[in-house]
Amino acid sequence: TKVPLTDKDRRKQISIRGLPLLENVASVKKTFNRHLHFTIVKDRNVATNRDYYLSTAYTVRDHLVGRWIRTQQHYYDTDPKRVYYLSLEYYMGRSLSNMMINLGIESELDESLYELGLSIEELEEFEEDAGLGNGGLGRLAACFLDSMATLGLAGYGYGLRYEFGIFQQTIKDGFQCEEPDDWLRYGNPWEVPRPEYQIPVNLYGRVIEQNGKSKWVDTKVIMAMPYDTPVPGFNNNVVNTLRLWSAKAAQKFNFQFFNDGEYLSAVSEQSLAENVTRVLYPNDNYMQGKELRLKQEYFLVAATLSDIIRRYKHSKFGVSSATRDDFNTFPDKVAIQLNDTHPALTIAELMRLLVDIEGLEWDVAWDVTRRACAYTNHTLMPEAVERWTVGLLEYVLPRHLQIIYYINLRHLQEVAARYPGDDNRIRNLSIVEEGDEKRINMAYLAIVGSHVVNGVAKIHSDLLKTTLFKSFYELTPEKFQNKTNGITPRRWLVLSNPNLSDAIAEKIGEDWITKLDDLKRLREFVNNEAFVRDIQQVKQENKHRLAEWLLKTQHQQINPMSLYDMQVKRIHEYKRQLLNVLHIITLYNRIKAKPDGKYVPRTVMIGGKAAPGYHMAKKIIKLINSVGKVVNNDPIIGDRLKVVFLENYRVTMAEQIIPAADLSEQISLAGMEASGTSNMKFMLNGSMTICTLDGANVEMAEEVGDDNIFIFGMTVEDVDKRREQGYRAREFYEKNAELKQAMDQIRDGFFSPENPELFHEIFDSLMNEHGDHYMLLADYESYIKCQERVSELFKDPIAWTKKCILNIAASGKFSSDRTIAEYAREIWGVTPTLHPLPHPHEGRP
Ligand code: T68
Repeated sequence: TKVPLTDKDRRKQISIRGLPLLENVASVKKTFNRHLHFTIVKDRNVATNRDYYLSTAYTVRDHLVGRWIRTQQHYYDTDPKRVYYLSLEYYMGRSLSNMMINLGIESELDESLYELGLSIEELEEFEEDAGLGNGGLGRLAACFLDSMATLGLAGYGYGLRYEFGIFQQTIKDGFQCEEPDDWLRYGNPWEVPRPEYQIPVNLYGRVIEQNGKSKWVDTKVIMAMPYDTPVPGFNNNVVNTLRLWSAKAAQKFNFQFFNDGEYLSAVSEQSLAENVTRVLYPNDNYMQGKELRLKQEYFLVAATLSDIIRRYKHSKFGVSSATRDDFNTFPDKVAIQLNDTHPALTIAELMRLLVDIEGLEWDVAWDVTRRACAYTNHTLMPEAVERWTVGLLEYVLPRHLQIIYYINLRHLQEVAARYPGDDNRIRNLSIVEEGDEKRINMAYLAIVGSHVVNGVAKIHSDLLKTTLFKSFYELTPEKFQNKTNGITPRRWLVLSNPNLSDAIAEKIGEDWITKLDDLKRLREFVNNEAFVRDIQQVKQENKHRLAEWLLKTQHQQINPMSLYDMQVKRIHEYKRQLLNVLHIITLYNRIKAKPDGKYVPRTVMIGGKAAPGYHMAKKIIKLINSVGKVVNNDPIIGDRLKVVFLENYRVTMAEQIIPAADLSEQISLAGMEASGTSNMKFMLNGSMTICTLDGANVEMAEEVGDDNIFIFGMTVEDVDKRREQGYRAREFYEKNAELKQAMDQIRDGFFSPENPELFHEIFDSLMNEHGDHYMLLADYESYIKCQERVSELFKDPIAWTKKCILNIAASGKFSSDRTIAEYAREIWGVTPTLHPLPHPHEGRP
């Protein structure tokens, strides 16, 4: 007798993870056991789940290496133009599932482990996040690597192998505490050290003139040791490389200490050198100006350029001599993309290598440098712009300072020739900024030394032209481009939301995984009742799972029928988490004032890390937790309103929570958020968005239509006008009784009875005419009204779900495949393709 298939079983049959082949399952089990025995050196009596995770990881890695080697061999043979992505941050998260999905071996692994009595979901938990990033900028770099490999580009990520990534956040008594992120403690199965390719990096010293040439001498040397991580494309046999540098002491360069018998001090010097890659700086959208950070930036740039030039010279097609030494063709073979100004020393270092070391004429070297380099800007915030003092640069990188001065001299000569006598313009365009202390503006250096400069969303790229880089835009308008950010659908849908992926695949197949615009075809089904029910059910399951997980990990009980309202991103005043808090307090006061009223139940979840030195951001976390404590423990409120602070928000948590969201909060003051990328992840996973017209939200609205997104607040133009007229917070406060009540409660210690003064600073920062740069109170009323519309729609689950489907269908533009294809064609001069490389076992001679 045949039992009818349940929905879940039916879905399993059309699952995009495919059907495992028996012989593959047998071979996977064999490899797994071999690794447990020979690599981990344990038997099943003493092996722990972590050992099983590691054996699984090595088993998956085995599937990669053939493709990895073959891909690199292919690049060597065909000598394509290489694309080098330089970034101080790669926020990779976990790798196991991502590797399995891109290799198409997920179901084999699943089945094999099941037969061995293990579960993939459980083992996965043993992998630490590779948290080598702060937020959006670092995660963007990770999504770009995935897309470069998927589009068949000869792409390389270059970065630093921090021993400690972004700190682990714990909440104690409502306050953020930071713990070091010792992510390498149990080893990292994905990385391959390459000690034979170590590169010496120089620091400090002085410059002398010798035979009319500049020489950088008496330097301290630190070795850069590369660690390679494979980056597989989706289902195309391409495996690119992420190369991360680790600082190592240069024994042989400091040998005199040993001869003096100063053995111990020689060894302690070593650990000092190795401090360079010890820890990721935990600031986002903020520049600190520390010497160690400058050394990190130069260390990445110097080691990477040395590697790039070595690969260029030793290319197979360097036919005329043993090595290719004609640098005129360098920009035809090399594209260097600077992820913000953090690696902007590239401009000066490449000039140094070409002029001082390779002996090129300045003008030739300058042309080569500019044609090879391009720069991406990620923020308009003035406090994030890197402006190094001349004193520090002179101390750490004396030759580079000279080169920067000379670049500036030549640049300003050109400016002066074009705008004779316009001293003001010349000052505005100078890379060297005068003031109490002279500084080098790294953004200006990057612009002058690049052939393209891009912003990360339309509105942001437009604002760059009229504000931060106005003078440079007027000088060279043709340099300025836009490349709207994107996210990889592999991690942010296939991996994180398998049930939604399957529901989509059932209707439109699987092509959307690499052609996300295909999601448009879902519009056809928006009135298909069964499909709407399916999508609704997937969301409800995801919400239940999140409720169980929160109960288990944070001991918080939430109502799975409530509206899940999420804001997850770094805590920053410009992102306006406080506006969200004001809404929570308003809802609370409304229920308290009318306990018998009808309310749409909400669970507001806020997550994110505050930079350890950012006092106000830490206060905001404490306020969220204090408000939560009052709200969550009020019996009159019940489960109509809950506040959850999501502790230690990171890539892995994003994967777990975003699929369960009903509402995505993107509420920065218009003009402040360059793009945002979590906005795209929520949209792709079928949430509604409440947002200002900022960053990529503008383009999301364009794609989905204004009726299917909740827009509120001032536009950039409104903000400008407000600023001109003078922003008086107190007027908004006096005018709106609910706002006044909420603000007074913050000021008077309603949420901090044990310390009534605790939140005075927050009150003051919002009320201060000059202080609140982010004009929270000006957007309060429109935000609250917009939230009422959200709740109203949520009462009609079918109408709500239809709009969610339209959002999924309209999210195709926000694939990082689209973004990377644009970079490829419009900046790098290479051609993306979905055409696979041959399978590693095919086509051998
Ligand atoms: C973010 N920037 C933007 N910076 O804020 C965000 N800063 O709008 C955008 O979507 C994203 O970049 C990708 O383009 C950052 O995340 C940093 O993390 C950072 C790190 C060090 C120094 C300064």
